[in-house]
Amino acid sequence: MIGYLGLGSNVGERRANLQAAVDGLAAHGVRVLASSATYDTDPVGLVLDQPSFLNACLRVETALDPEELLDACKAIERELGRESVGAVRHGPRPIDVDVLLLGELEHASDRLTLPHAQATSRRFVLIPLLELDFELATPDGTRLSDRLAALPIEGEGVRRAGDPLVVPAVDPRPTS
Ligand code: PH2
Ligand code: MG
Ligand code: MG
Repeated sequence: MIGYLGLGSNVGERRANLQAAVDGLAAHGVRVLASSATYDTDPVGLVLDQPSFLNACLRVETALDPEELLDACKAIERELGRESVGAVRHGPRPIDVDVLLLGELEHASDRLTLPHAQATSRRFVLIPLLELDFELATPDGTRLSDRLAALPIEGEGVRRAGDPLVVPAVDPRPTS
């Protein structure tokens, strides 16, 4: 199934942290198909007094179900040194890997809601997502481009920072 992940970092070497997440996903059953550019973004949410984030989104292919895909994302966060206990909710982090969309699935558990609320409400997610596919919509048919157009710009600065993260090449297959 095709899915979309959101990456964020605001501690340490931000671009290197995002790239390390891309590089780690294959070992957890997640093939990265494409990356958006990276964006430098103003912090939003519960903690505003923290360094700006570097955000990007990925298109991925996986056979994992939503909870398994979340487990894979959490495993990457642990591998890259993110503390899961005692950290400030919404506070600074070396790496955040969020499941945004997975096919046409709607999902609700204690751990995970799909589509992810940020995929329809946050400029730092919508702008890189729409770069990957401007036609993206949620399972109920809501176009993400319409959601972005309806959002206020104030206090949610999103500035293009750099080229897309490097996506591993697909294994070359013999053609004959
Ligand atoms: N992530 C948060 C809270 N706030 N703000 C920006 N700009 N980017 C993020 O990735 C982000 C945030 C919690 O996951
Ligand atoms: Mg997040
Ligand atoms: Mg997260």
